[in-house]
Amino acid sequence: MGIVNTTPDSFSDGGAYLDPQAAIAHGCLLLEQGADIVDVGGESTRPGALRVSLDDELARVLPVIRALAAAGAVVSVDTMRAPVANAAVDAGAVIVNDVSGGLDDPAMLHAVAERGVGYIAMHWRGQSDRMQNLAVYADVVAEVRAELAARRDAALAAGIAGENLVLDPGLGFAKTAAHNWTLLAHLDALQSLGQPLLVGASRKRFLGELMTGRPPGERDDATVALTTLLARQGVWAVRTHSVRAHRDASAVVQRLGQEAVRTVQ
Ligand code: PMM
Repeated sequence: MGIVNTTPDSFSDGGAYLDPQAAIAHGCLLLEQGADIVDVGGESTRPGALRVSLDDELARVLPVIRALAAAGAVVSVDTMRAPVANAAVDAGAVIVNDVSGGLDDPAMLHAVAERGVGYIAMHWRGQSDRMQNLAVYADVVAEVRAELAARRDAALAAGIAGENLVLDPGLGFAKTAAHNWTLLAHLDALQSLGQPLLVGASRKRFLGELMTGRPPGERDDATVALTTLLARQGVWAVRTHSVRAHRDASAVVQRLGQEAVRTVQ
């Protein structure tokens, strides 16, 4: 899943694709690089970010979704708001990527169920301006698992089909670097919830910390290393700012996996 942030303030690419034409061109580039899905978002969720208005969010994402869907892309919309999800589906989006897992907008789960589109429910504990204060866990794996299980159950109860539902550990959302690493080391506990997993590690701060202060634009190699390991574990998708190297990494993992099966037979 390639990322197109039509925001002025996202942590890695904020401001680069605020102009719709630049965002559309970037989405097309990600498609050329082999993205299966292009994720279009109009609201930054970086730690400390403030909410954007509904009108601004709609104005940012809709022209980009319309153009990329018309170009043949499988488009997801990164939003917490049901009206944005609905308008995005009208514009051609087929997946709703909700970082709040349905907790921000009480109308979201029913809206998604009614439209019959895909839904990504991410683990989330509160808005970005206060999420770092919510990064308190006695057992991060058990608590994230239980809270994601509750979102899964709420989504299914609202009528979202099991085959349309993807879960996401929400790296960096109410989580410290240590929490992110612990979750990555125990993803099998989240896979046991029975839904496909999406992981969004791309260029995030915990990778910068590992490489002692490396800025976001220089964290892609570390992100690809993680993609390789995640592909081996069979995650459904990774959400990344660049695509080609991740595509290549997953092709290598897939080819080796086929070989392992063939030589055992
Ligand atoms: N991370 C960000 C935004 N949206 N969606 C999902 N499903 N998972 C994530 O980890 C996630 C997300 C923040 O990163 P960005 O500013 O690079 O978009």
